[in-house]
Amino acid sequence: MKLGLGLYRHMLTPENFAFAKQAGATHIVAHLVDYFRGGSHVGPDDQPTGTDWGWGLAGDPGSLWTADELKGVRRSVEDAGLKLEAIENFDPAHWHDVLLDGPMRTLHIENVKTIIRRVGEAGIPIMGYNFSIAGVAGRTKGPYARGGAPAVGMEGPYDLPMPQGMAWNMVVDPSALRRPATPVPSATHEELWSRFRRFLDEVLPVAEKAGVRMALHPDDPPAPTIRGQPRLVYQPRMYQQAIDLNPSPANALEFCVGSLAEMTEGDIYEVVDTYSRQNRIGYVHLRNIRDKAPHYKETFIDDGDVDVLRVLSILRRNGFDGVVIPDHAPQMSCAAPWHAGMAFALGYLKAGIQSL
Ligand SMILES: [Mn+2]
Repeated sequence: MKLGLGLYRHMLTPENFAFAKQAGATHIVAHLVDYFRGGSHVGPDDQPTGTDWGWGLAGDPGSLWTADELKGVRRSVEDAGLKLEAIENFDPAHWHDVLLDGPMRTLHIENVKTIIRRVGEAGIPIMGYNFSIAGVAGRTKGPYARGGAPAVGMEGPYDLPMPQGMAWNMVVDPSALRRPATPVPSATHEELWSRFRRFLDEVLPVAEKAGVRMALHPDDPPAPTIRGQPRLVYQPRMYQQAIDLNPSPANALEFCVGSLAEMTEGDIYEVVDTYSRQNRIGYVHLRNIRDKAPHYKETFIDDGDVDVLRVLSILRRNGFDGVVIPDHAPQMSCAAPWHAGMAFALGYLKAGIQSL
């Protein structure tokens, strides 16, 4: 098992690669979507929570990440003595009508295929994604973690209708900000699953050929609906449905232990056992939480409902040899709140992996 660190786009710097290396990580997971563009940014490097208009403005719909750009990120990671394991998340600007089944779907599915081919050409083995209409919305931030450390959580359902011009908790049409909000009609769960099946059937052959595994994140936060829109994987058993839809070896999981533990059904250790046995895990998000959606809170990695060391031992027993990253961590009171939180989580995971 390998230790990695996820970095947001603005954090893909030589300093942060050195930080990861110093903390004992060997791999990087890179976000290329700028979640903070034009949005209300809460603090340096902290994970986004946003407003009712989401995190911020999606990227340029006309410019897909180029192979050179992807190779450049890989090179800069390798220059620091690390490996680039995955790109995490597509930009909603490039594929929102795949999620919404909108008029630009044909173009957007081609965008996805083009990006996957380029990720493969750049020698990056995994593309993480979250097949979600409303995205990571509805989370709150507060002094939820030990010692009053700022962390993310949920304080109840969030079903304020999603306005036209938004997808995946970002603004994909900035002109919508100047118009009266018209809600996006709610899809059904069946419609969402049929959109997802169609996506897999079209994209997985391309991914296989490109040598890229597509790794699906479960819903964060996991609720049956967010903003009146259905969610795909909001109980652990729904991950199995996603796997069973398409047997391609490129059909993999971005296995988020935190999100899975927030779900109201299932025993997290059985869930880890079930999915790690199937050799479907691309990489692991490993963080801790307390309570269940829609009232859970993120905690320090040693301090929540999940015995993270037990999770590591199950992963090891089932032969998981991929990368584990801390996902999110509470912010610590010091000059570098994000880095301190991550260093704590990385050190804990490092010790856990060593003790196996
Ligand atoms: Mn996650």
